[in-house]
Amino acid sequence: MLTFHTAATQLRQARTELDGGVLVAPYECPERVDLVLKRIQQASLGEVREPEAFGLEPVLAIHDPDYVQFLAECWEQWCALGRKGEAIAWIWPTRTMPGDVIPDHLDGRLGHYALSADTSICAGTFEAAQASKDIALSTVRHSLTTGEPAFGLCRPPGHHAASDQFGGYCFFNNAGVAAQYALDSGKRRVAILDVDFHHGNGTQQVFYERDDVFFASIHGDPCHCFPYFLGHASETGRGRGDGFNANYPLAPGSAFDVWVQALDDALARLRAAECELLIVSLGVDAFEDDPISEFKLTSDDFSEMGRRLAGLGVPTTFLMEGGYAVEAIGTNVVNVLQGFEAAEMA
Ligand code: SP5
Ligand code: ZN
Repeated sequence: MLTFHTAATQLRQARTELDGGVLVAPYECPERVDLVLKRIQQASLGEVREPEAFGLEPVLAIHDPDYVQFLAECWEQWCALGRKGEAIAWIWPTRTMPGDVIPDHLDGRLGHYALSADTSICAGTFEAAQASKDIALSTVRHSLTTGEPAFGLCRPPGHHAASDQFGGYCFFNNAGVAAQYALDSGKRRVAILDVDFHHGNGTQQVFYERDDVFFASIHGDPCHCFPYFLGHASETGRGRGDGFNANYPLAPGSAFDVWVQALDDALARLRAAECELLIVSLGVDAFEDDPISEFKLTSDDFSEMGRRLAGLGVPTTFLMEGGYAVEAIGTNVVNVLQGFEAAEMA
């Protein structure tokens, strides 16, 4: 299987993440992609190709222009304020201060455009986010033009990014940008299946009132897990999008026997929706040793996940999301991709 990747994803080298009241080294670190690339070579998965530059137009097809502008200028403005650390939001519009006026001050703007405090903005963040969406776009274009599966080794990830908010290590919603690109290229309906441990709140928000993208997500129950405020089973879509959103919140501690039932149900729903392209938001943080997640999938389970995804029988684009057990991230990602290939061959 072809992989798309570029070293520009490493332009984001954040030093800090607010975790448990202290600033730690970010879980979403550059080594993640180094180790996936290493395993791709070891396992002879296939060629690794540079993406092409698509500019910001496909991003603006799902993200608000003022949000993109904010991301473009945040770091420079933060530095101009003489701040010592990285840019981290610390005040938000909330139930008691809805914040209908976007503030002028950068601290206020950070709160407006951030959905969580786990994600700092640093030098190179905007550039890496652009590289990441170019990877997603190049990958989906390959699947669209050849019908072949392909893997986009995106970094930073995308599924928490909403139309005008960043967080959960995500800035541009790579899967959303790719899905919209596929629709704009003539596809009538696209499926996004999100297997990352965390609910894909950004992807759900972008497409919640639409029937041309079916979004399904299997994730830790938001009553107990990040992002806490979205991802319940009762969220099924709105307006013409009613029936085109399917959430599978599972209890922390769930293993593959439970997880795979959700997968089979989600695949049945996607099949019934008659989607012409499958985009898999491929986080591997459902892994049993993931440091910030709470499912119990084994490396072999990821192979079986890949095999079942192939059963849908539609052109498939895999896009990297989360996965923080760095020692196993390469094995787990490549197991999904090779499981998929093995099932396609059979
Ligand atoms: C793309 C993706 O997987 N984003 C996940 C973002 C989750 N960020 C919040 C992590 C909270 C970690 N707290 C765990 C404490 C264990 N030391
Ligand atoms: Zn995740």
